[in-house]
Amino acid sequence: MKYLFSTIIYLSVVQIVFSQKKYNPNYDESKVPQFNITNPLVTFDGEKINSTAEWYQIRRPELYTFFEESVYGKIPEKIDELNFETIEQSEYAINNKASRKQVKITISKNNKSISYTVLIYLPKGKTKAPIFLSTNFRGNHTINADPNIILTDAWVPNTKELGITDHKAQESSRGTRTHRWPVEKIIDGGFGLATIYYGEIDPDKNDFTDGIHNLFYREGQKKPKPNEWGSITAWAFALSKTLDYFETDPAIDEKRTIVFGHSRLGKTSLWAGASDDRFAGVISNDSGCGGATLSKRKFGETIAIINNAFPHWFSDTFNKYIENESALPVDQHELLALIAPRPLYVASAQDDKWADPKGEFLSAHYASAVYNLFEKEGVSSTKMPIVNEPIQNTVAYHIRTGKHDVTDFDWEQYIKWAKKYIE
Ligand code: GTR
Repeated sequence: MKYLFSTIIYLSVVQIVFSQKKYNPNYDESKVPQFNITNPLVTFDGEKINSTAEWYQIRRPELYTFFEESVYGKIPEKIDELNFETIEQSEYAINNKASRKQVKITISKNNKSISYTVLIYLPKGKTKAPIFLSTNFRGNHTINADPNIILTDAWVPNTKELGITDHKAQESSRGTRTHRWPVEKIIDGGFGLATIYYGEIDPDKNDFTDGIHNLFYREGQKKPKPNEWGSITAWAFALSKTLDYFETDPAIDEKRTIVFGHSRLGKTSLWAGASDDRFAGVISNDSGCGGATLSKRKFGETIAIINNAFPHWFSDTFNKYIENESALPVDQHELLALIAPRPLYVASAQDDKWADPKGEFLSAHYASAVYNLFEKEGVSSTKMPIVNEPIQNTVAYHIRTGKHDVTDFDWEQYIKWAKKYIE
């Protein structure tokens, strides 16, 4: 028995060392492989795209289908029903500057259902304000100390510093993420803010039985098919369904909804924006691999590393490109291009090498060819801007000092840019 245990421990250590060795990230610019940037304006068959009509009819659909079938995975079928229920509301929130509303959204399919709650703050005295919509990491109650935000009863990751040890949200975690969510600043800027907890749609773990995917299974099915949705598509889908709710609420300007996300949730906001053109603008904050950054640079996190660590985020078909990036007929700049001509903001942080800031910047640059086709200004230079000096056109980019996070600086730029570009 003792021997068996030590063998298991030995093998696990070997496995960890092996996988770390195998998938060591590269941080040396001189070791970035030579690669071709695929042209978003040339079809897979080599045809040049000359007009916005050709973009919409020919190129965009083939690119979208590729990302849908081979990266994030497609939604198997339409849902049966969508219901909204306002469960709490007040005219006095955020120092009396905002109204607050909490709406339960229920998605039903095959006599099964899943619910999540959207928390909405709207600036007072403004009819129909533009609104930022985002998924959050630890529950709506973590974004602000507001005692009226309903605590999630969904699975949450155990987090020592938040006092969570049994996967249940605690009062002690209320307001613990306020530094990422300057609600008052957003309200003062004339914008609304809405957020949903991503774990209520699909808990962020490699288990496809506990989230929305389960509603769509045929008998005996335990996980989606290889080209079907991973968690990122599920989270993005919930953002779209939230927009369906916005369309029913006269207080919200659903036509000026900017989808925002940080990190894995930045990957989610990009995919949501590409999948649903009702989003008026898209912001990716430090989204990195599988988000804004170019996969073929293989700098920082790679397709191998991400699929190894988070096998549930993407469709299984994406595994084909593990240590095989050169076989990809696209790169992530073409995901960004799918958002054109709508305003797009890509942001990086200087110390966030894992997300490859240069790859995020170049991706915004190469996507700009499609924006130019629409006579919109993108990121024209191939030279990265100075740190903390944003480029703000229809495509915007900044790299700020500091680590992987969302800061006041980031929000100040988003507000300024959105005021100008989200008309
Ligand atoms: C990391 C992951 C990144 C990023 C990040 C996050 O562990 O490797 O791709 O998504 O998590 O979401 O915070």
